[in-house]
Amino acid sequence: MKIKTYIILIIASLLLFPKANFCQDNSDSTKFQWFADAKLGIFIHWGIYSVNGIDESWSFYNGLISYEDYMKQLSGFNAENYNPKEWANLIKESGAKYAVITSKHHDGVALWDSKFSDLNVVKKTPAKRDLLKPFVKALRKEGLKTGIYYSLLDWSNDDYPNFTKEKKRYENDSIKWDKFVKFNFGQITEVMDNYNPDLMWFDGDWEQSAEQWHATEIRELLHHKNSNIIINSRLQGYGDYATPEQGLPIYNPKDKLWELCMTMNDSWGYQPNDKNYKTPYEVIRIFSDVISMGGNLLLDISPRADGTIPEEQIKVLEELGRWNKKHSKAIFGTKAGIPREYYAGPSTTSANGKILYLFVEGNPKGPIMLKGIKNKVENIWVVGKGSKLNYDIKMKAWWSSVPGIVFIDLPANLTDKYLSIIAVQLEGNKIKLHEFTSN
Ligand code: FHN
Repeated sequence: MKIKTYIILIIASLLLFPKANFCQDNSDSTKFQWFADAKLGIFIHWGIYSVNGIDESWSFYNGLISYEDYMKQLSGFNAENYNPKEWANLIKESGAKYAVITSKHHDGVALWDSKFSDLNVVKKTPAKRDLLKPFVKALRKEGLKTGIYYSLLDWSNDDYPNFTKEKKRYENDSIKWDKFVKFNFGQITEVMDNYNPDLMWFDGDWEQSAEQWHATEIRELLHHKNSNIIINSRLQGYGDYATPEQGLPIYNPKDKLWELCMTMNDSWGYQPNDKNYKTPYEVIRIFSDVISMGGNLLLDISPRADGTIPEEQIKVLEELGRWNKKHSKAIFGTKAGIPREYYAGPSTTSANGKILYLFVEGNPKGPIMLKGIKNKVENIWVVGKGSKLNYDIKMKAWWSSVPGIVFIDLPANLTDKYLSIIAVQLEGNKIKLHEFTSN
């Protein structure tokens, strides 16, 4: 059967026999609001690569280990101490509002019992069970949104052209490629039917074009299953939001919705030798920059093969959670802050536009400076402590339209262990910035 016919049949079957619980009301145009408000998600890279603690999929692709030896890790992936409820609770405590877990990485090893491939943890590893279902259930119990990571490319699949950096299975073989596309549609349908994720996090799209992936039909399939689903950018231009990776944007990205995905050390999967962990301060500082530019941070954790989470990563999540809890009003549900020309640090604005939150690094001795704000200042306090702060307005010439400079006195005991946040309540419900010119 021609692949086009196959895909048309899939879509038609959805139209004729939609899954009642998946065909949600498409009238909800605010389906992205939860994502925009979420600010923090936790990424989970968990697969057989955690057995030897080597690069996920890339270790065999780049020839660091033979494919055969890479696949020997199947026998060590036992998930014997896996506790999805504990994972979900830790994620909740971190302040994160969603999690994205790898269902299948480029190595083709599925974390569920796929009908389309025996290369999965149920059939080929001592884990012997669907590892996604209990986690998705636990996330939902904690009131968290669910994201599923799925690699479009599959270097293990005999119908997929690429195998390793050195070896290709074929250049052009429409019969094999059509078989692979059917396989992909089959597994994506399984993921949607089994887990009904709120967010689909595709990866590996770079190896083929949108046409070759049938990206539009994949998008249609997802929307038919769940019209509120959010899709990341990695569907060759058919996604909903940008996904910069391991690189903090210097300027506010143009994208309305974007999410920086970042590791805690330098590895996506569990690698005990990688001790280059960001400190809790560094993670919070990066997170502050991301939300000041209106983005989300998707912070990665990498469980061991037995399902336990490295202690260094638990510590970061706990510290992040404490800081988030204390400063939640300045973080969750906020919008991007003001440009650095107006305040020389990260900032966010409340959804109602009345409060400007200024993030303060360290423990500055002198007052902090805020300039170019046309709104009248009504009140200033320390977030999480409530202490009101004194401030002066300087250089406000009665004849000039240029707003005065607000100097805010900081108390000696301001220091939060990481960053402190100052709330500046302004008159009106929209922050008006003076377009500063030299004259
Ligand atoms: O190749 C993958 C990589 O292993 C990892 O999963 C990251 C996470 O965003 N995505 C791809 C590289 O961009």
